[in-house]
Parts: sequence; C-alpha cells; structure tokens
Amino acid sequence: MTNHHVDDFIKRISDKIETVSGKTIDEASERDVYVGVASIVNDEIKHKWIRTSDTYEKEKVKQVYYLSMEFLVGRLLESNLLNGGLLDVTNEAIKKIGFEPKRVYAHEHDAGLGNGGLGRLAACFLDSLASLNYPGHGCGIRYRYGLFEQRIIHGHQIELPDYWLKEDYPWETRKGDESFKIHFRGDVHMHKRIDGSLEFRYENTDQVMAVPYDIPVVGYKNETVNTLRLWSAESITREKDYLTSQQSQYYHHLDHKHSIEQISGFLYPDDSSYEGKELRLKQQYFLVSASIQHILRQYKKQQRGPLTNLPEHVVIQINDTHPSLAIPELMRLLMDDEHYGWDDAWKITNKTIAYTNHTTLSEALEKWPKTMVERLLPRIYMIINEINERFCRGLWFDHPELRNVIPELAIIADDQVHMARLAIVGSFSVNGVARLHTEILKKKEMKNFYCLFPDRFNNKTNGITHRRWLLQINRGLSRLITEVIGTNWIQRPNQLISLLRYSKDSAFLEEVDKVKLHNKRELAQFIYDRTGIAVDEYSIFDVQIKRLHEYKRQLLNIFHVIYLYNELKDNPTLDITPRTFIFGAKAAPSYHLAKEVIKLIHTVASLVNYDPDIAGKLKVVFLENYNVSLAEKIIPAADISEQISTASKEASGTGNMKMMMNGALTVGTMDGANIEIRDLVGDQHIFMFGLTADEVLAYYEYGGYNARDIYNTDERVRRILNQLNEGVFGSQEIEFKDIYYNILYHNDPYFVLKDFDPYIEIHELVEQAYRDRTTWLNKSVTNIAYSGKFSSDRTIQEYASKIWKLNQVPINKATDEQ
Ligand code: 26V
Repeated sequence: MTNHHVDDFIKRISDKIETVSGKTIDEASERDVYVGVASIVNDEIKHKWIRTSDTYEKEKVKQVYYLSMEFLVGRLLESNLLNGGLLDVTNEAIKKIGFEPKRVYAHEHDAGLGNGGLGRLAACFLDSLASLNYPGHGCGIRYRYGLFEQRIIHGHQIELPDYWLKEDYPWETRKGDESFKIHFRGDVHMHKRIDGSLEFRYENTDQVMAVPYDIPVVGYKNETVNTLRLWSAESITREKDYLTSQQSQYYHHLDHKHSIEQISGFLYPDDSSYEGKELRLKQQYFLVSASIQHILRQYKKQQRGPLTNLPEHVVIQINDTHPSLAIPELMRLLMDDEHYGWDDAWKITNKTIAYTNHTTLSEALEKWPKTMVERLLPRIYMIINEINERFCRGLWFDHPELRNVIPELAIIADDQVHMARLAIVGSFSVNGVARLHTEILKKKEMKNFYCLFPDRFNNKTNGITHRRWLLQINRGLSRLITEVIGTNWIQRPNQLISLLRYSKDSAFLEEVDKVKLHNKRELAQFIYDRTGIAVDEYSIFDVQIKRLHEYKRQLLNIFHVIYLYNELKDNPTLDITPRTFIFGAKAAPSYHLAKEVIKLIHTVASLVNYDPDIAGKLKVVFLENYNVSLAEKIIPAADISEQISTASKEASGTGNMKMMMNGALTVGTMDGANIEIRDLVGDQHIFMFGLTADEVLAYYEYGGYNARDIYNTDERVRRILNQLNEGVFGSQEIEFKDIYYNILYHNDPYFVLKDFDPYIEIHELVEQAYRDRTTWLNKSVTNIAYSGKFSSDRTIQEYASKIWKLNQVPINKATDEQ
C-alpha cells in the first residue's frame, strides 16, 4: 500500500463524512467513519451492480434463484471491502485518522436473519455465486426483528428483541415500484372460458403488498454484483382510507395495518422443531408468491419467449421445505394467469424447481394442518390436492408394489399436508448436504421416494466461504499461508493442499503456532472484557459453538468438564494440561431442556472457575449471544472443535469446516461432514469416537440400549448424575432434575451415556497430543491443507454443473468510469 493511495482514500473518507454527516474529519465519531466508508463502498459497487443485471438481461443467461426463509449474512462492510479489493487501504486509512478498523466495522448491526447452519449456508452460497461469476440471486424475507438477542441472567437465558433496523441499514435499497400483491383467504370462483378451459377468480381476499429491498452481493475481485432481494410486508391501505373513515374505523385500519406488517415482523426462533403456526405459513407463502411473481415478470420483461422455455432460463433452488409452496404457486400462476393446462404447467414446474433437504429429525419435518392451508390459501390448497390425487393415482396404477405404502407417500395424509413429500414430487432434484446424510435419505428416511425417483436424489456436501471464514477473520494465518504458497489459494482454495509440503517444516510450524497464540490472546482479552474471567492463553481452547440442541450434545461436553473437575477434586496434584472450555449457544425460547443445559454450563462454570483447587487448570466460559460476529472472533482461536452430535443426526455441520480451516483439530463423532473431514485428513489427524450412525439407527429400530446399565456400572457416570440430582451444582435441588430424568427415565435418547467413555478416552489422547507441540502443529496444518474442499466455491460449482446447468458469466469492466 503506498502512502499516496492511503492519503487519497483518507481524502475520500473525509469528503464523504462532510456530505453525509455534515462534520469535518476531526469532529467525526466512529459511527460517522462507518457510515462514510459504507457509502464509499456503495458508490464503488453501484455501477457494477447495474452492469451485472444489464448483462444478465441482455445476454438472456440462465439464472438461479435461491429461495430461503433465512439468510444469516452477518456484517457486510468488512467482507464487501475485502471482496472489492479495498480492505487494506481502508484499514490503513482508518488507522491513520485515529480509529481502530475493527471497532469501526462493529458499528454495523449483525444481520441475524437466520437461526443457524441453514441460514448461514445460504449466505455463504451467495458469496460464492458472485465470486465465481454465476448469475444467482437470493430471495428472502426482510424480518423487522432478526433472531433474538440472548442475555444470560443468573445463568438463565433471556430473549430480547433484535431490532436490527433501528439505525439506517446502508446496504439496502427499497424498490417500491417492483412490489407485488399477495392474496390470502377469500373465495375461489370457477368460470368456463369460451374455449372450454377453466378460469379461477379470487374474491374477498386479504391483500398484502410485498415490497422488495435489495442488498448487493459483491463478488471477490471481479465485476459481479448479484442481488439478495428481501421482501417486506406492507398494507395496501392508503391515506384516503383513513381520511374517509370514522374514528372507530381509524383504529380498525391501524389494527389491520399492524397485522399485515406482522407477516415480515420476526424470524421464528425454532431451529429443527416444527410448530404449525399460521403466521409462519403466511410468511412462507408471502416469500414464495412474491419471489415467483418477480421471477415470471423478469422473464417476460426480458422477452425470453414462451414460458414453456422457463426451465432453460431459470432454476429455483428451495432451501429446505420452507419455500416448497413455490411448487403450487408456480402452477397457479402458469394456469390461472398464463392459461397453461395442467400437464404443461406441471412439466415447467417440475423442471424448474430443485429441493435441498437439511435434516432427518422427524420433529423438524414440516406438516401443515390441511384445514389451515385450505382456509389461508384456498386456491393453493386446490392445486396441492390435485397434485396429490394425480400422484397417488399414478402410484396405484404404475407401482402396484407400493400400494400398501401409499399413505406414507401421499402429500395429503392424516389431515396434514406433508411438505417434504410435496417438495420431492414437485422438483427435479433432491439433495442432501453431506454424503452420510444423503445415504440416510436414500436408504431410510425417503427410501420409497428413492425407489420411485432414483435419479432425483443426489449429494452436495456443504461448504463455507473461505473468504470470510479464513481470509477475513484470520489475517495472520492468511498472510502466513500466502508467504509460503503464494496467493493462488485465494481463487482456488484446493491449492491449500500445497501447505502439506510445509507441514513438517519447523520454522513454518513455529509461525503457525505464533499466529494461533496471538489469536488466543485476543480472544482471552475479549473473554475478560465480556465476562471478567481470566483465561490462560496457553491452555487448550476447547470450543463448542452452535445452536443448543439435545442431539448436538453440549451435555456430553459439560459431563466431561464435570468429570475432570471431580478427578481434580479427588486428586488436586493431578498433572493435566490446562483447558479452557468455550461455549456459545442459543436455545429456542420454548426448549426447556436446552435452557436447562445452558443453566448447567453456567453452574459448572461458577463452580470450576472460582475453586482454588482447580485454579490454573480448568476454566469454563459461556459467551452470550452467539452470532456470526462472535463466531468470527472465536474460530481463529480454537484448538479443539467439538462436533459431537449423536451419529446420524447432524446432516452436515459447517462449524466443523470453519474451525478446521483455521487449524483447529476436530473431536467428532462419525456424523455429517465430520466423516468427509476424516476421510481427507486421515485418522491420525482427527479425534473420532463413539457410536456410528448404523449402530445408533439399529438401537432405535431394535432396542438393546439401556442407559441404566451404564449408570449402574460406570462410577464416573453415576457420580455425575447423582450430583445433578442431589443439587451439588445447584442452589436448588430441583434445578437439573429434568436432565437427570431424561437420561435415566427416558433412556437417554441421544446416547450421552453410551458415548461418555469413548469421549473421555479420546480427550485423553487430545491431551497427550497437545503436549507434543510439533506433532500437534503438524496435525493442525494438515487440517488447514485439506480444508479447501470445504470451500462453498466447490459446493457451488457442483450445484451449478450438476443441478442448475448454469454457466459462468463474467461481467465486463466499464469502458470508462461513469
Ligand atoms: C427448521 C425449522 C422448523 C420449523 C420452524 C422454523 C425452522 C427453522 C429452521 C429449521 C432448519 C432445520 C434444518 C437445519 O438448519 N439444518 C442444518 O442445516 C445445515 C446446513 O445444511 C447443516 O449443516 C446442519 O447439520 C443442519 O442441522
């Protein structure tokens, strides 16, 4: 960076601050600098953004629309600067005017429009699409409140609303003139047209406006700027409706307006647990109807020919079943508005829509009460019903061997609409998100569908954007990597494999060690500032960060902590490598057991952290309000990545990939993408333990596991459970009774006790390995070297070539700066 550049940039920032905030650079606050820099980025990308959509339009290229109820984008300024090639100069400029870049970037509210893995995956995909020059856009909802903010009070989780739009959000542009009307309820009337075809008219519907807000998605050092379009619900009532109304009507209008705006009011905070809430169904249809109307209008505006060609121009990927009403909605628009017959409409729909499954947990599978769908979406229900009738009729006549399982395949069965079944029947591709997960779908969960449509099923192992999750958040490590293998890995993450040549180079390993120590020191400082807990930067940073769920087994982790605590109390001179256990996790507000686990972690923490017998050996830290920004601080400092789900339950996991890429070693079960990590790095560079998916599934199917046997025979386990039951960890005795009962009286549904012994054993190996620095660092570098496969660039290339049949469309540089 030449001084000349930096000084030019400072001039730009100060000019900007003058025009935007009306202040001189000397008067500017941190926030003014944030607003100023964001505005510069917007100026930089404006032309690229227009040129990108012009190119797609003029060249009539095929485009993908990624429909998702969640986009967990996190903060955008730093990643936009990075992708725009402006990060270094901006950092220098900000420092030179007396501010700290990280603190400036932290003024952006972390956009938490997602629950966890599924939403963050959508955000990583957008980054890869734009960076690889693919014409691909996101469609989602502009929730006024994102995922709740978590506070911990006396060890209990409290939820606060996340009003992320409180201050101006610099990345969005409202496009009022591209709004669409969405209809709910009402009556459907059927008329015969002159040609004998049927026409459907809707009357007395409730109408809502879907207003788009566009966010630019900036590709890495290229000219592509794609679009994330988020829909906001607004009422259609105009001012004159208020003026002409009576007083009482006025309040009625306000009420009505409020209830309409509720549609995009908040993100549902349940992760992997389905509840048949009408407002959630409204949100889903709202997203889908607005997005499909938008897609068709674009198609027509661009004169791409008859809609029978739609599948050659457009592909719609639905992120889980949440947007699966896209299927009947596209049918509806093709038939009712465009006058296609059923068969043509079905062919078009079926060739345009593809579905990704993210879970096999039965409690997460969406099923809507038939009457709810019928009342809220009468025309859509008619269409689903027809899809179901035709599908079941086809089964009956063409697949006599499946006649007795029709109720398990029917889209409408036992008064419910089964959304996964609708999604499979109505799309041309069904994919799982890791190899094991896809195999389980094919062999078990969706076995009969797999028999019917074997060609539809395919695997696309998840990925993460290495630009945010390595280049941006771990500058030290990135620099080091570039020093030894050059910059190629940034465009081709697979090139990280070249690091293997240095995995035994002691000078290099020493540098890697220094970077990790530096990152740990920064995290230690952050932990101290936030919690007052002083942690030893030389201790093993043992990290579990993810949503709190029984199947993810934070409980197994905390049992390990309790076990170590008990050992140390029995034998205070025991020589153990100091450990810092770091947790971050939000529990769904209504998930009682999950909240109890949060409380348990805090209780154990307060016991362990202040016990003089334990001093210097163990620390337990729970960082509240886990979100993307917090992940960015923790991940570069992790030594151990805990990926300990009950085998078969974690579809993929993506935190496992993020931590591997930052040099952490995985302690993991044979689940999700852990298996693929193991296959690459080899058993000696990962710590795998516990039941396999086959074993777990066999226990579920045939029984044979008895948690009480373990309680009776394993003293360590008995002691921990008794401590829970007797209130050793709680001020009140009853505090952890539910955990205790769930394990002993509900037979430990997630096999915590069964995997306890192998888990303790593997952690003993971790400890031994950590003492041998060189070997440890060799493992760490080996993990980084193989992590390239888990870049979402690879995942997106696979979707593009195998499912979407999409071409890369590089955008030309502007001929002259406009
Ligand atoms: C489910 C539901 C159920 C209805 C209420 C709202 C709601 C919101 C989100 C979900 C998502 C559950 C599925 C999910 O997030 N799966 C995760 O997807 C990740 C990306 O593929 C994957 O890495 C994780 O293993 C998987 O649990």
